[in-house]
Amino acid sequence: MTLDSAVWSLLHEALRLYQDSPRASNWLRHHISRFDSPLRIAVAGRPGVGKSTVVNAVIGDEVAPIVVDGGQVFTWYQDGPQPHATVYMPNGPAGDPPVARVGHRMDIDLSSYASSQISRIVVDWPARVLRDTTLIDTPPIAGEISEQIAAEADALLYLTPQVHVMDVRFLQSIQDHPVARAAPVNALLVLSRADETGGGRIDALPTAKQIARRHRQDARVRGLCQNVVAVSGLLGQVGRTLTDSEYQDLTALAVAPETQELLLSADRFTRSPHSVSAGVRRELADRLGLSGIRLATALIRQGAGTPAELGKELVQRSGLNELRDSIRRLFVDRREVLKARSALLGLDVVLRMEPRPGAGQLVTDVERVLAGAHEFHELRLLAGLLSGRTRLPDELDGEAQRLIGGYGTDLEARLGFDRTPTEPEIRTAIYDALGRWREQSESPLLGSAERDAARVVIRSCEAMLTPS
Ligand SMILES: Nc1nc2c(ncn2[C@@H]2O[C@H](COP(=O)(O)OP(=O)(O)O)[C@@H](O)[C@H]2O)c(=O)[nH]1
Ligand SMILES: [Mg+2]
Repeated sequence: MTLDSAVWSLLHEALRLYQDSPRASNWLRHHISRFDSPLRIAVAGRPGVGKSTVVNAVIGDEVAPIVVDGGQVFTWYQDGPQPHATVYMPNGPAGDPPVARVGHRMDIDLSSYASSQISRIVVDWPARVLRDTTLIDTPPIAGEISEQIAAEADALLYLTPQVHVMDVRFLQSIQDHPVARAAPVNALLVLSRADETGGGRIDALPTAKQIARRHRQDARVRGLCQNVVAVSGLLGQVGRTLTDSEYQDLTALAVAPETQELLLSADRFTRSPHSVSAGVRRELADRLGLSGIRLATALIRQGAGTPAELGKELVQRSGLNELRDSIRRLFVDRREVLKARSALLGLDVVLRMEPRPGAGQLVTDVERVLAGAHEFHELRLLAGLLSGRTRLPDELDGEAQRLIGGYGTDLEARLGFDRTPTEPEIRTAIYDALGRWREQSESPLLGSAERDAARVVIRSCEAMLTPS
């Protein structure tokens, strides 16, 4: 039985068992419909770290933040044929405020609502990325918000410009649950506002990418997230939504000799005399930041000759492509196991809140799926290898991570091809790996935990031989 169908039956079995409890049935029905819906990724972090901007950059339009009377609320962005929004209050849907698309921007009128009444806003927005995922823009982290995030999201983008103790604690807290521990690794750490690294010099982004690489090797961080990427949401957002007139203004700045001098400080940039008007300069500074203007004008001088070319360069440097790639490989491609994880967490809540004699078998079955499903073995081994709790010899560690899907769960990624391999190449690669890992699983040089790890890798190889 696949993991998918095992979890599906458990949810329905629970629904039958708890049919006389309205609260448990509602909760289970909620989880059954969630199980079939797109993956939910929450974007979380302290205030001002750039969450809403990253949401925009990933979607490719300016749809966030949604501010209601000065406060932010949970906002869900999901795919839909046209822009539309529904406001939810604690007792259900409470209205459809007017929404319109203006170029790359969303206009929404929420003047008749108060943020304190709203539990969330669900926005339908046509965008490629939303076909596979629902993105949740979250208000700044406070007490119960982290619980809500852990309860509602299947996976997490956690943003912070620099990794503090608080960030590590937050990431630990969302794994602080028996089911979450049995199925770890559903977070990506994003070093945000990467264009400002080291004071926003022209090499800020490469420097930030280097810091991300260092964090990837830090045992403290590694066990808590599956990858670390440096991103400037701002440059990603601008790159994807740059207008012709902004490009013209940036070009005017790029060719004027006095610009360099002005770009030394924000104050000089907006106040000194220049052939480009002060109003236009202020708008550009709001939109790109000073470091963004430095980068954009440099790129234009180096030959970015059209708005599309400049946009593409900005996106490439922003780190957005790496972020989207990680979201795809580590979350979207792993949808089945992440969904199963959320459903089992949901089921566990019912079994704890309303324990009853007839539920014993169900408790055992949940444990059996968590302990038995190979997908969870892969996640646990991956977390063990990433955090250094499980140690394989250097030359084996990387290969094990790759074969169990740490760099992506499709066949090419697992086998380490960067092109489409032929059928015989695939089989050769799998049998080579199988031979190597069978040997390891019996190697007297390895401890028993490492030999167990080798057996998980073997299972992953065997699974590749039987395409689903
Ligand atoms: N320089 C720079 N500024 C950013 C970046 N991301 C966001 N900002 C700015 O920081 C402020 C807060 O951003 P926002 O996305 O609303 O942060 P949130 O509170 O985490 O949602 C806004 O003025 C953004 O323009 C970034 O990558 N680089
Ligand atoms: Mg925000």
